[in-house]
Parts: sequence; structure tokens; C-alpha cells
Amino acid sequence: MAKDEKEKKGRDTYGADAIQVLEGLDPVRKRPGMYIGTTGPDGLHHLIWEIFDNSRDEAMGGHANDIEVALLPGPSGVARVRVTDNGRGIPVDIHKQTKVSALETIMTTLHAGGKFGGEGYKVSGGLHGVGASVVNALSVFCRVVVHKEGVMWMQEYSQGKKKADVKKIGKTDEKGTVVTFEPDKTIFPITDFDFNRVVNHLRQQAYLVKGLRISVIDAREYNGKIDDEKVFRIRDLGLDVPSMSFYFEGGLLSLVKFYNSNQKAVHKNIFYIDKETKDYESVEVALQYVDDIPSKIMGFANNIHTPEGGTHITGFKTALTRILNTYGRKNNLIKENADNLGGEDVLEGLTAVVSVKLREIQFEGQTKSKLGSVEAQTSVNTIFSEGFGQFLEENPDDARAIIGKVLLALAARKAAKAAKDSVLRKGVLEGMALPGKLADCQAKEASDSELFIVEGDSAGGTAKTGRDRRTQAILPLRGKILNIERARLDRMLGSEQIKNLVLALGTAIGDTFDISKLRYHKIIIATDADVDGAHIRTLILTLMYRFFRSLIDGGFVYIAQPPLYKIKIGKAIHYAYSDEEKRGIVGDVEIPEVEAIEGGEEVEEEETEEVASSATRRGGEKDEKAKPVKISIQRYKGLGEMNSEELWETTMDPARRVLKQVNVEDTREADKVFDILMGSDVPSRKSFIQTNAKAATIDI
Ligand code: 1YM
Repeated sequence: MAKDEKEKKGRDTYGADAIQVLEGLDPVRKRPGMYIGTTGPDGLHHLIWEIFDNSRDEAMGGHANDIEVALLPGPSGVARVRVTDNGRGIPVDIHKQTKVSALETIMTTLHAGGKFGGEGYKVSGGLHGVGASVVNALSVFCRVVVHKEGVMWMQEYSQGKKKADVKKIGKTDEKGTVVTFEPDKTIFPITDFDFNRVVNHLRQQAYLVKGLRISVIDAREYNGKIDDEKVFRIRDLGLDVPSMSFYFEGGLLSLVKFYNSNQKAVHKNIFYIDKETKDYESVEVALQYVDDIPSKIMGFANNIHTPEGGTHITGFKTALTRILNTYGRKNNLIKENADNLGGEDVLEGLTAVVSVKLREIQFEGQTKSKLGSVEAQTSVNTIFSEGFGQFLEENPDDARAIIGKVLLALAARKAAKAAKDSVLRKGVLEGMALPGKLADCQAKEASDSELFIVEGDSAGGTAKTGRDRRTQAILPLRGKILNIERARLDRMLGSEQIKNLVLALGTAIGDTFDISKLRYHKIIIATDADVDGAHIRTLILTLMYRFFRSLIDGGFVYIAQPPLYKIKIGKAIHYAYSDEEKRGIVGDVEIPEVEAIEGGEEVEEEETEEVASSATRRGGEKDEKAKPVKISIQRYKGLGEMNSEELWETTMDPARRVLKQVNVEDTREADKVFDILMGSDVPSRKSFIQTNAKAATIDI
């Protein structure tokens, strides 16, 4: 056959001769990490994605529209995964070179794939079918059933080796492929699949392939037998087990709608374009602005998520900025002598998904998390520009709302910069005296000094009296500092409270930050266990996350853990730092709690003799005849309720206090919470506070 002819054949029909054979599967079992990244949970789940990807590629080629992924019980306790699609079925014809069935070659040799990019066949994340053999190699059991042209074919394997030749096992009315595998315990230390993780991954995939139905079923608790010869889809058995089906007509448009479902949209219509370029390559983009500050931009290349962005995202951002500037100028929404919108302005509150399909794909780095293909930048830029320009022309209401939103972001950015500059300007902070509110300590060495950040002047007063003034400094911050309308952290640097904190730390901030000037090696946040306290703590942690990361990394920041209860049993005083500890002291019996009176005054104690005596016995007291003792429990709501002695004993005394060192995770979490607390989305803010209130023992 002439070369041209051969190529043509490979493109038009699947030809068994189009498979390239490189080597057997031993290398996979020897170094699984090379093929699936890790043998931890990521690698374990990767097995499912590999098999699923083959089905999905078949769907993207227009040959399948229904995929099912089921988790089933395996005989040895390890779950089996069963993936079914209604595509053409893996070819079973005899391979010219190896003289064995194509199915067997695909399953038992490495780097065996169909010729890439046949007629009507779009794109794939890699070589079609290459992953199947890797999964097979790492499974103690694997079975493939192919339904093709009325015949059902089957082959089974163990650790990548076939148990027998491919054989006909019956007739069928279905078409497609069913792959069942059981991961090898000797390769994977943990073989538990996380159903939620599977569901989330497959939901995302369903958004990326329009019109594809994906069912996910967790039948691990099912006791009955499933016979592959009789059952094509588990779904049709109607088992009473957790299951879900995803189908999105709208593709990425549906995904943006999903992301923005509990946000306030700035404009009504979601922008959406899905366009093919030459050679089956395509660009799909959806976007909508919401009334919030953070942006969410998701990139995909051949359906692989690219969390680090890359050329497609760069092309998108450049085009977005240019088109919005052009439209704004042309329609006089941006005044003649006003500044151009900057790249960061057009991102505020933006939810966007950019997905490209390329014939040849290049990633940067090992993890496939950043797209490197250069042509993607131009393709996205061109296709998105054209589509988005037209969208703005056709939807003037949406256009006006979007320009309004990004202009606001521009104004806010400029104002924030001015405020920041005035705080950061060299000399301003450095030359300034320590804040008047700060009750400094006597020690001169930072390593001997601690700074307590307390909430409110009242607690500040108590702490000042109770502290060890040689080593402990107190800075009271006013409550409610967060009630700045839609506060931006940058803007807050202009606030007196925050300025005081920065001055007290001594390091300055931003370009002039100098950790060697830090005045305290322990910065202790001591706020109340209520909503205001949580707000202030969140603010301080967010400030640390965004501007003082090295203080966190250096382990300088702590959270004080004041007790929740003061328990008096007779004359003895106990402090409990958690409900559990309280139970440990008084047992499970309900004892009326005595509410503290503001200001840490002596509380009136209720006598609870009956209960108290039984509580004491439960506590393990041996003397049955012991006289009933008085028990009183006082619940502290704020540091201000303690007197100075109590505060010293429980929260400040280095010998007795409990401190929690803050790590980057805590601050990252705070940063997220901050966005929720500060965001405009009232319902989600409220629900956040409600759901988290209990865990954080915040009183509402
Ligand atoms: C549950 C897993 O693997 N489905 C699947 C795989 C293939 C085909 C169809 C297929 C592809 C082609 C032609 C082609 C594969 N084929 C190959 C190879 N589901 C699952 N469905 N006919 C059928 O790409 O031209 C590898 S995978 F190599 F034979 F082409």
C-alpha cells in the first residue's frame, strides 16, 4: 500500500494495523508512579479517570452519549469499578503485527493506541486507550466485555496478564464497552474509593461534554450478584443505592450557572461561545459577572483541568480587557480622558470557564496543570474576542452592567492604592510613634516580648492589670472594626485600628516590610468566643495571610484559648476549655449554668446540691457518705467577663495558658471566610455563620 493510502485507511476506519506496539506491562508494575503519579488516593482514583477517559473520548467523537461508572463490591473486600459506555466497542479484530485481537493488545501492552485523530474523531487527552493497559497492569482483576455488531466478546486479566484469549460469550442488542477492574492491594496501600470525589470529577466532566449523560452509582453495599452477560448497565437494575446522573445540554454555560447559583449576578445573560477551528480544534468559553470581589476562572485543555492556567487563559484575559475597553470607549461608557481598564479590573467578580480542544497538546511542567501550547493563545483570543464583542453589541443591558461593574473595580483599585500608598509611603509608618492604645512591655528584646491583641477597651483594661508587664504588651482593638461597607482589606490599611496594629508590630508593611524589626516574637490573638470575636480574628488572620505571611511561616502568631467555663466544686476552682472537659469535671448531669455578669464581678451562685452530689459520685469520689457539695458553673462569653486574676491564670500566664499556633492553613481558611463575610452575598454569609457557629463555639 502506498504511504498516502495507508494513512487514509488509518483515518477512515479503525484498522488493527494502526496500533503501535512498544512494550509489555512489567514497567508499570515496577514503577507505577511513573504512569499514574502516585500510588496514594490520587493514583487510585486516577485508575477510574483513565478508563472513563476512553469512554469520554468515544463520546467526544460522537459515537457514545451515555457513560456509567459504578462502584461494586469485590470478593476480597476491595471495591471493583465498572465503567460502561454505549460507543463502538473496543475493536476485537486481529492485529496484523501481533496476530492477536486488538482488544488484547490494547489491554496487555504499553503504548498501544489507535491512530490519533481519525475521521470524525475529535481530540483526546492523550493517545486513545493507552491508559487501559496501565489500569489493567495495576489490577488483580480486570474484565472487558465488548458489545459489537450483535456479538458479546470478553477477556479477563490479572495483574495485566490475560487469563484466556478473547472469546465470544453471547449475543447482544447493545453496543459499547464494559470495563471492570479491581485495584491491586499490593500496589495501592489504600484501596478505598471516595464516592464524593468520583461524583465531583464526573459532574465536571459532564459539563465539559455537552449532551453526554454520566451516571455514577455506589453499589458497594449491594449483596446480589451482577452478571456481565446479562447486565449492561447497573442503573437499569434500579438498586436502592446512592446514585446520580448528570446531563448538561448547555455545556460550560451550565457550569457557570452552577458556580453562580448562590451569587448575585451583575447581568442576566451568561455569555457563551463554542466554536470549532480548523482541524476539529475548538474553543468554548462561558462567563458571567457577579456582585463580588474574587474571580473564578477555570481552564481546561482537552478536558483536563489546568489549575495553573497557561496560554488559553492568557489569550482569554488579554481579549477580555481589550474588548471591554473598546466597547466602553465606543459607547461613551468610559469617559474620554479616563484611564483604561486594567487587567485586574476586568477580573473582579468574574466567573469564567475556558475550555480548548487541541490536536496536539503541550503542558508545562510534569503535572499537566499549565497549558503550554502557543496556538491556544491566538485561537482563544480570536474566537472569544469576536464572540464577546458581538454579545456586547447584541445585549446592551448586560454590556452596560458589566462596564459599570469593572469601572467600579477600577475606581476601588485606585482609591485603595492611594490609601495604601499613604500608609506605606516610606517614613510615614516608620517615623510614627507607637500607638497610644498600646500598653507596651518593658523588655527590649523581641524574643522576650509578647503582644496580646484583645478585643475592646474593657478586656484591654483587665489584661493590662492582669499581665506580666515585663514581657507582655496589650493592644486593644475596637470591636466592629469590620463594619466597613464591603470592606477591602487594602482600604482597611487606612483604618486607625489596623494602622495601630501595624505600628505595634514594628515591621512596616508592603515594600518596606522588615521582619528583623518585629517587636514581639509571640503575637497572641485573644478575642471573645462570639461573632464579633470571630470577625476580628478572621480579619487579623486575613491581614496576616495577605500582608504578613512570613510572620505565620516564622511561627510568631498564636491564638489564645480562654476557658469556656469556670466550675466551682466546693472551694476548688476548675476551668474547662471545652464542653468535653466540662463533662470530665462534672459528669453528664445537667447543672443549671450561672450566667456571668458583665465586667467579671462576683456571680451569684445557684445551689444545686442534689444533682451536685450525684455528679461528684460519678466523678469517681469514693466516699459514699460525702456531704453534698455546692457546684456552680459559670460560662464565659467574653474575656471582659473575667477579672484580671482569672484572665492571668487562665489565658495569659505562660505556665498555665493554652496557645494555638497559627499555621498557613488557618490563615488561608480565614482569607476565604473573609471573602464570604465581606462579600455582598448575604444569604451565603448568613448560612456560613450559622453552619460554622457551632463548630467554632460562637454564640449567635
Ligand atoms: C469503558 C471503557 O474503552 N471505550 C472505547 C474504546 C475504544 C473505542 C471505543 C474505539 C476507538 C476507535 C475505534 C478509534 C478504543 N479503541 C482503541 C483502539 N470504554 C472504552 N470505545 N473503535 C472503537 O479510536 O478509532 C483504543 S480504546 F486503539 F482500538 F483504537
